[in-house]
This record gives sequence, structure tokens and C-alpha cells, in this order.
Amino acid sequence: KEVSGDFPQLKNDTFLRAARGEETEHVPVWCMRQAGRYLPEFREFRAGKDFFDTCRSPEACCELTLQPLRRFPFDAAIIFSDILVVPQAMGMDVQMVAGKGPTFPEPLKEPEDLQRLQVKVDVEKELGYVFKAITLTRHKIEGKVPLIGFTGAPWTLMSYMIEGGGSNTHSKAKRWLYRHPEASHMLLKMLTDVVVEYLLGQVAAGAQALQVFESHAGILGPVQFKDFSLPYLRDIARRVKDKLKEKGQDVPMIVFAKDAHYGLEDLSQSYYEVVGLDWTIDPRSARERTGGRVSLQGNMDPCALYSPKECISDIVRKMLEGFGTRGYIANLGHGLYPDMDPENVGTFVEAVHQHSIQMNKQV
Ligand code: 1CP
Repeated sequence: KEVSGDFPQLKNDTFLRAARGEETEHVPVWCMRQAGRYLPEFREFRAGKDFFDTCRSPEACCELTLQPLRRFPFDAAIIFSDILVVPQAMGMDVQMVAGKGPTFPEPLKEPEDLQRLQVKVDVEKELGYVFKAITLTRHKIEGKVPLIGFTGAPWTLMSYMIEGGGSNTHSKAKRWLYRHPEASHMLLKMLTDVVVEYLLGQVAAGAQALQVFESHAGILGPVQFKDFSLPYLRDIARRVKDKLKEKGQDVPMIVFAKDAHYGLEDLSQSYYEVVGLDWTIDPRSARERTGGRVSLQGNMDPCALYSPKECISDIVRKMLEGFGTRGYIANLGHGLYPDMDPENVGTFVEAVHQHSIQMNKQV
């Protein structure tokens, strides 16, 4: 299946241009978790429905993706879904437990457990509902802004599959890396194969950019990152890009490896157009270390949204001065939290637009 040419024409391509390092009239902005519980309309829509049932409904995913765009002039949308649909597609049970988060009733404990996983995953059959959600949303978004598809990265997915849910230490998953390195690589390779097909399916369905979430990079040190994360992140980008090229297609890819300071140089040489940053990195030093090889995305501390409006505008201005307005996509350093005030999100978005237009006039 090909991307059909019958999607509405894109009206605002600032996000795509910034991803490619081209000039834009303003700095584009979106927020991780922009479709989420901080929005009353999200809470109302999700009320009483099972989380993964919602993920399996293309109409529901489309509605939740569009909700934040009705409130704020975001320059991109991210499809509503979750990274844990990939372990589900491989045969694992994952449930969303209220007050606890995603839970695997039967996590992987020992290498023998890998036999429980699907050997050859039929991605179209298992994850076709995500592709349908993307295609529907591409129509319903009416070309307002580009639609981002996404996936969890292999190490982050592996850590959930072994921990069985969120964790502070990730010691069960890290135990595998030290005790069962071969089985770990086998699992990471299996995940990589599924992720590559999954991302290609998302582009075929209409995704205009792709973000790979390595949310648990920070739990690895530099040595383990180079061994168990980076090679798979690279393999994903290279294989997706090669396949797309064969079809004469190309979409920008973003890698967000949270807390992986030590990996910045490597990540900027890993076939991704954009490197996403968490808030612990100074914008100027991120620019220096990535040497103009990539565009950057991030990285305001999400908690800065708790400050008074005037302060938010000031924090945004300093961030923009640090990154510069070229090859830059404004975002938070991680997702929005449920108790955040939607009004302050609006202030953030407007501050990015206003300050960047001002700055562009001055040069
Ligand atoms: O009922 C609910 O609404 C539960 C909250 C929620 C939401 C809104 C979860 C459970 N997932 C999502 C949607 C989601 N997840 C999106 C699309 C919405 C958007 O971004 O606007 C995306 C991109 C994700 C990706 C995701 N899921 C990541 C990577 C990003 C990150 O936060 O680092 C991770 C780690 C997950 C797992 C997950 N899903 C949900 C929760 C609470 C968690 C974290 C669990 C934990 O580790 O404690």
C-alpha cells in the first residue's frame, strides 16, 4: 500500500522544514503528551473506557489526536496510541491498571520466556488498527499540521517486558543485560524487526514524520548504551530510510533518548534528522556537541509550566536564544503531566511563536 495522494494538502509545514534544517518564519512547537489527561475534554472522552480498547479504536484515536489542535496552534500532531502496543503485537498481555499504569501480568523472567513471543509477527494484522487511525486522522486533520507516528525503541520496550510495568531501578531488565547478554540481544533484535515494519506501515498509512522514544536510555550508562541501545536505534533509522528510498519516499525521523547526555555525539550521527532532548541538557552545549549535523527538539522542563505566565514567556525566550531559531523544534523535555493547566500550555505555544518571529526579524 502506498501513501494515497488524496490526503488534504498540508497548509503548515514549518515542523517538517525545521526538521530538515530549513528556514521557517517561526519556530514550530508541539508537546509530548499533548493529547492527555491535562485536557478536561480528554478525561471526559476517556472516562469509563479501557485504555487499550481506546487505542484499538481508530475513531477514538483520531478524536484524541485532534483535541489539542482545537485549543492551541501546535505545529504538529502526534497520533494517539502507546508504545506498549508493540509487546502486545508480539503476544504479551498488557493491561492499563488505574492508579498504577501499564502492567504485564506475565513479564519475561528468564531467557526461556522468549519462546512465548511470536516468532514472526504479522504487523499488518496485529497493528493494522494503528495504521487505520493514522489514515483516518490524516483525512480529518485537513492538512492543518503534519501528523507524527511513533514507536518505543527496543531497549525501552524490553525493559517494560521484563519489569512488567514502570520501575525506578529497572534492575530486572538490567540484570538481563549483565547476566544474559546474548538473550538480551536476541530480544532487542526481535523488537527491532517489528519496529522497522511498524514504522514503515505508519508511513504507508500517512504518517509524515516518525519519533522513536528511548524513554529509558538514562538508566543505561555510556557503555551499555553503546551496546544495547544505540546499534538498534541506528539500525531502525537506516532500515526505515533505505526502504522508503526504494519507494521514492522520505520522512524526517526524530530520536528521543531521555537522559542520554553521553550519547549526544553518537545520536547526532545515527541517520536521524532530529535529536530530541530532555531538560537536563543546556541548549548551547547540545548545539556544540551535535555540531550542526541535526536539528534539535526540546527541551523546556515540563514543570516550568507550573510557573506564572510571565515567567513561562521568559523561560521560552532564553531557551530560543540558546538553540537559535534555525533547525529547531520547540517542545518540552518530556511529556505534560495530568495536573498541568491547559492555559499555561497555550502560553508556552504562543511564547515560542512570538519570540521566534521577533528573533527572526532581528537577524
Ligand atoms: O488513561 C490514560 O489516558 C493513561 C495515560 C496515557 C496516555 C495519554 C498512557 C499510559 N499513554 C498515553 C498516550 C501516549 N503514550 C502517547 C500519545 C499521546 C501524546 O503524546 O500526545 C504517546 C506518544 C505515548 C508514549 C509512551 N507510553 C511512552 C514514551 C514517552 C514517554 O513518556 O517517555 C511511554 C514510556 C509509555 C508507557 C506508558 N503509557 C502510559 C503510561 C502512564 C506510561 C508510563 C508508565 C511508566 O513507565 O510508569
